[in-house]
Order: sequence, then structure tokens, then C-alpha cells
Amino acid sequence: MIDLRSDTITKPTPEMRQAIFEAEVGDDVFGDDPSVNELEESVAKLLDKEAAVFMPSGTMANQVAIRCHTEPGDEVILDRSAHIFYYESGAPAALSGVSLNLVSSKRGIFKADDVSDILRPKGKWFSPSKLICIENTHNRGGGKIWPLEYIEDLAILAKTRDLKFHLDGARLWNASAATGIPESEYAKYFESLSVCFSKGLGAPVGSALCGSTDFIERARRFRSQFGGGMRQSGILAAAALYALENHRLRLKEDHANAYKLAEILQEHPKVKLKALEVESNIVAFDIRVEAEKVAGLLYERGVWVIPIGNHRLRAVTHLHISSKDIEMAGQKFMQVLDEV
Ligand code: TLP
Repeated sequence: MIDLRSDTITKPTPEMRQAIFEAEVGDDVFGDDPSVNELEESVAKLLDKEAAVFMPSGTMANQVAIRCHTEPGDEVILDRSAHIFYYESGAPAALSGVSLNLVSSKRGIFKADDVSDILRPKGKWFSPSKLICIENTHNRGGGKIWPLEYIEDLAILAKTRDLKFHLDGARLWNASAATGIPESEYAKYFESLSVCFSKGLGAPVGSALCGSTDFIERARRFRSQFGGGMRQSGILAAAALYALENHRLRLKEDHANAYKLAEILQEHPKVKLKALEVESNIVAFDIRVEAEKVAGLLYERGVWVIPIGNHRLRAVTHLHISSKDIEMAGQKFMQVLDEV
């Protein structure tokens, strides 16, 4: 089966399993797991932030960030296809009691002016806006990468309007691999950012939330409150450390594979896609036929993709996908699309 559902489906490689096997561990709730401590220090250093805290998931990292930056009744501004809104089970309302002010975007990207347009004055009728969140790369935007100048403009707006700025950087590694802009260069605009080890980097579990020392101290409190304190989590941190050291630089291969798949697909008249729009490892595209039907037929022929709309499919490349797999998947796609 060529599994293109997500880059989250990877299994630890033998070398990663060896690193897990050899991990030194302790009780991280007491702060004495050496592998977790090493991971937190390494990630903070890589992103040039004062501190980081290991989290069980990207969702928890984002939600703890929101909880840290807001109080119930506050407002968070983000785009309507953002993971935090679209896929996190209503957590901002359930866990932080905030309301969301949704910006329209093009593939997840919006401008400072779009935020100025929806910001309301301070006043007793209004929910106080406290936080802007963006996502880089953007998942439902088909792996779209944020231009640095847009981020810079938003950061300036956030400062002048007294708003905090958070990055959902689940796939920030992909943005850096694609553009050559270091992760720390992106990170410097944000009070907080989440990064994931369990997406393109291929670790089985784990994310980190990064920011100032004070922010991370507060985040540790909410991680506990949300039930995210972990004990001998060094076995997970060891996998994440291995992934950071060994799988970050290979992400370009996933991008080349995604581009190659898009080059094949764009030739089909039932597909609306331009390969040039594929910037990282996610190929999201509209088709003129029912997505569910196409996904079902592809599955029968050994290619697994997921519908992300009635007429929209997503294919994600990762560690276990070779360029041969892409050729095969492309062929099967073309056959199925001819038939439906
Ligand atoms: N994304 C998953 C699904 O939830 C859709 C995927 O298959 O792409 N931020 C972004 C941008 C993400 O894409 C994801 C996971 C998360 C946060 C949440 O990470 P986890 O699954 O670790 O909670």
C-alpha cells in the first residue's frame, strides 16, 4: 500500500528504535528525565528561544499556547482553515473559553490589513482581541509557505495593537527546508510557537512549545492542568532528538516527490492543480468528480489518500515514500480518473 494519507503515519526506523532503546530516562514530572531536558534545550537553541517544553501532541502545544495568552472571553484571530480551528475539536472554546474571529485567506495566507479590518476598538461591548495565530506550512492550504514579509507585517501590527502572536509550526521544518530560511528566522517574530516531531520528521509522538522562560513556566502549569505531564518520556524525546538530527535535512526529498506527483496529476483534465503551487510535502487539489469515489477506487488499487472536501483530495509525502512509489501512485491516479 502506498500510504499518502499523512506524514503522521510513519513508523520509527530501526536506527530510531535503537535510539529509543538506549535512551536515558527519569521522571519528567519531577524534571529529571535527561533525554527530555536535552530535547527541550536543543529545540529552544535551534529556534533561538529562551525555553521549550515537550508536549504529547501538536494539538496540546497549540491549545496550551492559547490558554497561556488569553483569559476566558478573550478573542483569538486566525484563518478559517487553520488547524487550530478546523481540526482541534473545538478546544479553544472548551479549554480556554475564547471566541475565534476567523479571517478569510488564500491557502491559509492573509495580510496584516485583513486583521486590521476585523479588529474592533477597545470597549465594554467587545471581546478583547488578545492573540493572532498563523500556520506555517499551512496544512489545508496544501503545504503553502508564508512569505516572511507577511509575517513581519503581522508582527508589527500585533505589537502596535498589543496582541500576542503564535505560530502553529507543526511543519515549520518543511518551510525551512523548502526556502532555506532558518527556523529561528521565522521563530523570531512570535511570542510562542509549536513544532512537531511526529509529522515529516518521522518520530512516533511529540511536539514542543517554545517561547520566553516566563511563558514556558506558565505553559508547564497548563500542560499539567490539561493532563499532559509525562513520566519516563525520555523514550519519546530520544526519538525526537534522533529525528531532528537525522530527518530534517531529508525533507527536501519529500518536497521533490510531492512536486513530481503534482506534475503527473496536473495533466489530467479532471484535476485542477498547478505543480508550481506545490511548495512542500502536501498536494491538495480539487477534482471535477466525487473525491470519496476516487479515494475508494485508489485504495482498492493500493494507493491511500484522503478526501478533504466533496471534490478535494490530499496526498502527503513522507519518509516511507520513494520516487518509485510516486510514479506508481501517479499511474493509478490517472487510471482511476479516466474511469470515473
Ligand atoms: N495534522 C494532521 C491531522 O490532524 C489533520 C494531519 O494529518 O495533517 N497543526 C497542524 C498544522 C497539523 O497539521 C496537525 C496535525 C496538528 C497541528 C496537530 O498535531 P497532533 O496530531 O500531534 O495533535
